[in-house]
Amino acid sequence: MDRTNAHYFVNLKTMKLINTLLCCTLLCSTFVFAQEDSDLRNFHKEEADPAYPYVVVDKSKQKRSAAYKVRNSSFFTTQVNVDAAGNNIIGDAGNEPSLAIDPTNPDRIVIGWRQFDDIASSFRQAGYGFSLDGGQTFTFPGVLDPGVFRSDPVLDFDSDGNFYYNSLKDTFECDVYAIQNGGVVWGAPVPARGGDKQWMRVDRSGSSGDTHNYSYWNVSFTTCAPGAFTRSTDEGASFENCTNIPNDPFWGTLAVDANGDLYTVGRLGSNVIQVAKSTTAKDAGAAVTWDQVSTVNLEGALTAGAVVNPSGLLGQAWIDTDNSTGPGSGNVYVLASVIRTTGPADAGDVMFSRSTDGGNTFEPAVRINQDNVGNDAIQWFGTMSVAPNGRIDVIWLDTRDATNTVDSVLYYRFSEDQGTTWSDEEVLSNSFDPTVGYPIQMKMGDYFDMKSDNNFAHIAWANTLNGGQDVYYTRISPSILAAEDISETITGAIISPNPIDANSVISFSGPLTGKTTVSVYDVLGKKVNVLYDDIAAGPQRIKWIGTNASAEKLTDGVYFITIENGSNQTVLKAIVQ
Ligand SMILES: [Ca+2]
Ligand SMILES: [Ca+2]
Ligand SMILES: [Ca+2]
Repeated sequence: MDRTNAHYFVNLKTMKLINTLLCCTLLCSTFVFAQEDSDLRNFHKEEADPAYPYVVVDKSKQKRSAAYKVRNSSFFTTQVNVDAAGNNIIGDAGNEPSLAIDPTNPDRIVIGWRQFDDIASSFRQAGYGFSLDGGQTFTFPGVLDPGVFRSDPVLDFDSDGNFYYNSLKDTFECDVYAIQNGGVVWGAPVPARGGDKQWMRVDRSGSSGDTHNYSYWNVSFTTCAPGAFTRSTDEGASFENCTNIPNDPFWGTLAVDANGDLYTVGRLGSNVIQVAKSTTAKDAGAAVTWDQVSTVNLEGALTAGAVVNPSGLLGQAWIDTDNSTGPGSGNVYVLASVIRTTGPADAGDVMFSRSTDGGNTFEPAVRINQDNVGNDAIQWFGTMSVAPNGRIDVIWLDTRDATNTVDSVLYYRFSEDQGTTWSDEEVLSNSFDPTVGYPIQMKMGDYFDMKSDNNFAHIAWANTLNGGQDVYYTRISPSILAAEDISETITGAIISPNPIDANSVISFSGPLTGKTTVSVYDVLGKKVNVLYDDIAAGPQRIKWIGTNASAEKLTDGVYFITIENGSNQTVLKAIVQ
């Protein structure tokens, strides 16, 4: 537990006991509105709790369940924190993920997260997993520095496909690990100054600043007061003495434009998001100076302590630039989940603003989520990234359909005209309860992460769809589905081999909407197994080897497999022998 939040925790637990969600909403809102910068700065502090020291967990004794995955024509989602056999580990937790993708080989992806080996402890380590097949499968080899408390992972990559992992220790010092040989094994940690709630960005501009590594953090928890910013000009081999960003913003991110100019964004006051720009950061021989400071009005404030994430942020501020040679070249974009301070009151909206003059001025904010204005549904963990071709991708978690205030769904929109118009909202997940599986710390971390290339948006995120707090990778194809791509019936159903053997697979293409249920019945009409019960849009493959719901082999004979979606039903005959 964050010590600074102890009092609030008691309040929340009491509220849970009396189960008055309305009361909770009101209290949480009051809590948030009461926070000034000084209070909020102190809200997020990642420290080890002496009550929960490091304990070695024997993972072989932890139970397993099938990893969660879902796939359709426009996206797929794969669980990342799985065991060597690809199964979910029951009783662990993972959150606050960040990812890096090799631009020279997009099949090579690394995701880092806060790894809790046991949800009965808040002790966390630097978890990481990698994929060499474009996110179809992940390997989770373990943590970077076993037994060392680490939080706030931030990953990035350079143009050559080298990976960097910035990791916060209990002392508020940060280390940067690197993979610079095209492999999957991290090198030794390099001290990178630091402080709590840091973010890191690597220059991929091809300018004189290419491969420069920049990070900044909350000056309230810094190892080098009064500094809160550092730079590496030698590909992460060493980091410079700390300096400052004007006015000490916090809870934000960084971006580098095509010229190598560096932008930072963060909270500054209850209604101000600050953007500071450095045109000297790219010059290795020059001190980093900030020659432009401007503000963005997102009609709301960065905040923390919302009912959806009681001990964490509503989201951090994101900044990115259009590094294409197209019509948006040089544009600067800012996005965040904010509690509304202008317009209808609302506990959380995803707000976006554009600058077409190099970050000097920002246009009026645009609300990205499209639910009814002022309905108090919470759009949280809003996250933005810009592809090399200028496409803007945005994701967020959304409680608009929750009946319990907190259940959340992952949403996506993108813009191919510099944020002037946006694609229809796309739902990327089933609804899940974010309060499930807290590892003695009542939050699902403080952020998600997304990286965009010209073909896909790549997301590292957390959810509880598998019954615990786990880490996932989702790859989205940003294309508007043509009507002919949307089938409302089940097509192409087949089971093969049949008679059933160890390799038998049920294949079909499912409808885009609604749950599809795949069940097995015996000849007397008794249901003996349910193989799938979820959205199953597009091509599906379900392995079935002739077993019942207890994974026991069925007696020899004829069985019927039904694939149902609403009034649509397809039946396959299967022979077990
Ligand atoms: Ca798990
Ligand atoms: Ca954190
Ligand atoms: Ca809202």
